[in-house]
Amino acid sequence: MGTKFEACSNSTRSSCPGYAVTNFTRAEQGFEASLVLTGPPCNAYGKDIFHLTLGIRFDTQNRLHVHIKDTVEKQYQIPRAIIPLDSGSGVSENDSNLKFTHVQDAQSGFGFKIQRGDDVIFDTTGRPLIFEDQYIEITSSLPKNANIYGIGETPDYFRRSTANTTKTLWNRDAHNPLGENVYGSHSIYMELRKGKFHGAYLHNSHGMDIVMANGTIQYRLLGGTVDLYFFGGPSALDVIDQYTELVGRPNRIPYWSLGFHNCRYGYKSVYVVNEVIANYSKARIPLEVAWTDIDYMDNTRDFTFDSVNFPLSEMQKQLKYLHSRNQRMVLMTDPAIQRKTSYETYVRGHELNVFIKNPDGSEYVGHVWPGYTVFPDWFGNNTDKWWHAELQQYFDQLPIDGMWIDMNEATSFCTGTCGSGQPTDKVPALPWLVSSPGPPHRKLNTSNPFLVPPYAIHNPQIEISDNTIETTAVHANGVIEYHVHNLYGYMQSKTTRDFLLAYRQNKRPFLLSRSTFAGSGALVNHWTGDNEATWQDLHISISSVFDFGIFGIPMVGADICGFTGNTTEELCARWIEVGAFYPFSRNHNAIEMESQELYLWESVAEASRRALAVRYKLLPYFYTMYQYSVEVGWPVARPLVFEFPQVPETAGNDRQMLIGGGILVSPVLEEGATTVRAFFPAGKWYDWYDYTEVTGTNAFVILDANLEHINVHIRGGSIIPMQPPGMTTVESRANNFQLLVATNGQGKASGELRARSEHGVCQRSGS
Ligand code: MIG
Repeated sequence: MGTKFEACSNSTRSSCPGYAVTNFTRAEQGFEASLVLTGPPCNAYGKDIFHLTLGIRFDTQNRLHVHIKDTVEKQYQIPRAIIPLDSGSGVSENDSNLKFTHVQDAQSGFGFKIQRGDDVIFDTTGRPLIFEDQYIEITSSLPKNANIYGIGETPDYFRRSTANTTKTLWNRDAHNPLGENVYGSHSIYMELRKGKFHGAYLHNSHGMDIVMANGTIQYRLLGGTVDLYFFGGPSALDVIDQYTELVGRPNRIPYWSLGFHNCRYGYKSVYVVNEVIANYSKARIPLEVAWTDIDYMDNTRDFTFDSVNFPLSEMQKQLKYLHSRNQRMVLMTDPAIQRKTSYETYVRGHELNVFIKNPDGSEYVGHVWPGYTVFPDWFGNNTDKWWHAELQQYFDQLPIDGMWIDMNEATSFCTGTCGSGQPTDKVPALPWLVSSPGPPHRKLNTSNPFLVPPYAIHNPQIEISDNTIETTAVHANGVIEYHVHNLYGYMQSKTTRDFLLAYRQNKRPFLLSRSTFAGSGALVNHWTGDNEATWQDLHISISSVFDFGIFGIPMVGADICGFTGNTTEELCARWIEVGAFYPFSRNHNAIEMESQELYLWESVAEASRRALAVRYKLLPYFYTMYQYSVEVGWPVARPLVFEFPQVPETAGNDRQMLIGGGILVSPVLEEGATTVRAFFPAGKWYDWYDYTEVTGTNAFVILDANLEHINVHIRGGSIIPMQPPGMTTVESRANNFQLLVATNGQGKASGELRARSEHGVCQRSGS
């Protein structure tokens, strides 16, 4: 880690004058006003903007929109054509559950409050709004010891610390740094207060810090506008419903994607993968999808096949074989395109002018796996056409079942253009192989505020351009990367999904993306990236799955048994016991690590058979819960606090996981442990395997958990739809349905089944 640019002290900022409200008028479903800077500009980290426009709209009964923008609208805003936000039918102030009031304070100027009933859920009064071209600051008070969830992507514990915590939103390819920013940007947070939830989402693509300290939550933005949405809840599921109504409901997934997936980086050949497939079946561990990483490509070039180790004809055979057994294949595609005149994908893209540019109009050159690369510019007029045509050729050769898009933050190994001036066909070695610890960092260009912005977000790199496309690179519409960096993966997801929808018109696509943004759930699913084979990361994987439930991307999971580092037999066994319940369940391993397929150790194989048998038996239930995701955004994997918000013990619980509201999984997350200390809220809970009732609820209970055993309980009051498990989802689907009725204290239970057939969705509910 190099030089950090620290934010100026509070004293600089408190000398900012704030704004005066004028012309506050009632608009049809809200209010409008003008804001004028009240004193000399403070120019804290940019130039103060004198005239702002304030708009307030009651979008729906439980969603209030507050937008503060520069009156001339020069600041970059995310176009609705890129992220189509729902605008809501609009309601009158009287019909809204949220109220807006504003004050004009002598010291700090304009401030506002959002109230739900008597609760003030957002309050900026007493702290001046700072609105500059490259820096915006808005602050709200938080209660002491606030219960905050969301804001990411970051590998962290589920209940966020509000004691001096900075969450940075700047998409970054980073190996699992605790608490820091990684691949995606999601500013939504939810707060639990007195048993009720509310939420706030800031719609802005710029880099930002969200700082929780001293009883406040403070947004520090590198540009754009203050485009805030408030959600009234009052339950956690309500907030997520209200949020996903705004940014987009989760995509419909194919049923098979709920099966178990196996992957690794570093399979040496298609024949090795064939053996892996056979070994799973020999071990009687259900394998639904066989994945291959970039290894299959010819010199890691997209849409090519290594003619020696992964010849196309053998890949075709493997796909046929998989299909004959109702199994599937997913392969990886990266956005970066090798810049080589003999590589046709590049040549065609170059001719169609689809790549991101330097300010001088030449192609911007970065460095990824195949050497020097260019990057598709999703803003370009021809880019979709070109990308779809490349995908079409690729799919025509090998009609794979789903796609995996990686490195779309986007990752590049140089800081700034690294190939300009180099001969076009040169293929350089990876920088860390050339010199250790790598080439020296370039000199900082502090005179260019788009390379080194005056306010430095806490992105733990020397420059915000490190490891990605330089912020001064230019898109087809003239917008520089600085403003839209966080949208790269989202935009790739959109066009890739469009291709998949068009290619197979009556099939649901399966698409997995590493980089995401608000609204990505409508397009893609997600894995949490490069975790480590450690017990801590096993624990944190549960939080990350919960986080993505809030972000509206409920089809999510972590790399089972751990990506980097060598796993151990015990860790891998415990990990599949958790991972069998991730909505997206995939074993994945890094290159050069020891193998970790589930059949390699007897205890892991046994743990896998048992845990996956529970999953497969629950597939109708998982699918029904996922239908709720599609319709109203509710996550499949839920923390206890979502269902039991009144119970203080649940607030920080990220060690147990509910599937829907009715199944509770209590895994071992510690090395050497053979028991689990699990919390059971008051009510009836029954053991999955022998239906014995848990005694002494509303307390922690010690459960036995030998290495191959995963504790699963059914919540009294639920009816769980099931089918006896087969070795594939197709096999399971052919078995008779069963209903597990677990009564509550009044002898009652209710439940629902959504079962998709070729002819649509059949629905049954009952009690
Ligand atoms: O680390 O394609 O997160 O899942 O195996 C290099 C190789 C690039 C990063 C992904 C990981 C994948 C790997 N990729």
